[in-house]
Amino acid sequence: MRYLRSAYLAASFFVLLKPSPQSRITGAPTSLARSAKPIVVHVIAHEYAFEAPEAARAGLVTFDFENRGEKDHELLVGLLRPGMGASDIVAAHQKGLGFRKLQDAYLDGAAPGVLFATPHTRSPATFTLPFVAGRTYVLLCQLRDSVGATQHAAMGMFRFMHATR
Ligand SMILES: [Cu+2]
Repeated sequence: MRYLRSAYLAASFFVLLKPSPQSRITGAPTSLARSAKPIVVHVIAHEYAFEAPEAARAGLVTFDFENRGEKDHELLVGLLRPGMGASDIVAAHQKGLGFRKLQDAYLDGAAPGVLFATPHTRSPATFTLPFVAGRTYVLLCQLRDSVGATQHAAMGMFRFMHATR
């Protein structure tokens, strides 16, 4: 049984290191090979802002999420489309854009993941994203305090993180 477990772990590790056809196109495998162990980034939510590092090294980045606010918050992380900036994000969320439409507005591709945390809790889940060197990622919260209220991102609840080499 112990042998099987080790074999399984070894196989998982191999799969993690093996570049997918998709990452071969984006040039991510070099970065992934350099730091196969994910960097852990702690993100803290308040009303209406995030505390997070400004940058992380390219490779696997694991997000964990704590809400120190009095409202529910989420952490959605997406790849920013080159040329897009803060005003594009605010404009999109003032229109109440949902996560399916973010790639039409300012994300480069679909939103890959989100974590939720109620007030004064830490999400029991984390998610891991491959950061591509030289690209910018956006951390945001689309939640509203009530039906019809403004999305938190339109109130400034977003933040950029750069992937360094
Ligand atoms: Cu929020």
